[in-house]
Amino acid sequence: MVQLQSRGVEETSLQPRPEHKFSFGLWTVGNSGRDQFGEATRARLDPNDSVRRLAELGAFGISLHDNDLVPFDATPADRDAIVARFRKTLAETGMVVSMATTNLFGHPVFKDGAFTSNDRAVRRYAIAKTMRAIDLGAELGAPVYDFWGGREGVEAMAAKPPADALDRYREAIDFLCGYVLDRKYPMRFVIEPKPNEPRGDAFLPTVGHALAFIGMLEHPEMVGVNPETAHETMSGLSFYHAVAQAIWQGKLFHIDLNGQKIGRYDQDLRFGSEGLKDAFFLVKLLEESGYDGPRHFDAHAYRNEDAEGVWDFAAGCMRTYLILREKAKAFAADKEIQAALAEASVAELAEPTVGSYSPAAAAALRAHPGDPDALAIRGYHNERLDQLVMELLMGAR
Ligand code: GLT
Ligand code: MN
Ligand code: MN
Repeated sequence: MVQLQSRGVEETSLQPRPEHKFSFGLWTVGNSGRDQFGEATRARLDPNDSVRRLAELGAFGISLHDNDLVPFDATPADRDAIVARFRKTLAETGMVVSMATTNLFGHPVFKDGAFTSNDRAVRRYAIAKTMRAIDLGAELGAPVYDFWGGREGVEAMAAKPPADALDRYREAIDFLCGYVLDRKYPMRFVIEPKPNEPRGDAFLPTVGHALAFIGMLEHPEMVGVNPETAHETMSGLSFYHAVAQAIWQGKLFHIDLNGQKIGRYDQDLRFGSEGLKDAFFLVKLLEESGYDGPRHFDAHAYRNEDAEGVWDFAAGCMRTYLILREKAKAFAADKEIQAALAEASVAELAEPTVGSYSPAAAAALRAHPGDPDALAIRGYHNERLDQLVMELLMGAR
């Protein structure tokens, strides 16, 4: 903090405020620490208390699964009472529901998948549950509805022909788009890819797969992606590049930010706590691209934290984002970095190469294609550029 201030960064610019659009899943701060090997280490949180605490910390919104708020077996009367109380808390705090989704993975009925279960009756049940959950999301004002595959996947390859599974996945999303249009809900869908876990292999494993899938839908304009740091990193892919392509295709409707080491299970760590350089370029991209959706943290506190540690975790996610945002501004203002960008010909990549095709342009290019040996002489000075980035991040400039 002292170092940042000595470099002209005001502490107030690191204070989360609603206009920063920080949001958290109810399941993230509500994570009880239960894992594959051990029981819960923290008590369950009341969603209303989570909303209040997050509002105090400067967040603007929350996201939820239907069953994060309304228990799976709640009666209609219970449901209405829970929702009314929650709406009151939202109104009192000024918090919004920035995204909603369906739990299609917890109950044993979904053990073979939801939209892609081999059992047609399970698939019909999953779509019905999702319509009810979409109603809940609409009632709470959620503009974005998330589809994380959860149990949509397989271990025994012989058990699920992938093309049939993709047909059923598409059928479900098309049907649900129809439902939203019919109900006139102001809501868009996002697909959240993940390569594996809990299934051995998941359908729609990466951002690239999801973007291609969206092109096959009946209402592609209604559907975007919700990339998650941990999920893309599990695949060994660059999250930064995945998000950049989603923006390039006009498909970044939402984002799940967290931290992840490559090659591990889905760690969902505090944002920026792993892969700091990637996190920096990601924040720079989000801030400079005009993305105006939520900065949504889908992460949870370490299992060895107590109830108070959860709020250290939540504050840390937002503070790291804001520090990296300040670093992005410093990057743009740094004369040496700007000179290094010029030496690397960065701006030249934004210039068209040949323009549109015409026979005359093709003939001119063939007549003067350039001398490869002469073109091969130059260096691109990337070492110096990257070192400057590292020094900026390490606080040495
Ligand atoms: C689950 C998953 C997340 C998804 C959530 C939405 S639930 O915790 O690991 O990545 O975003 O269903
Ligand atoms: Mn997620
Ligand atoms: Mn995750």
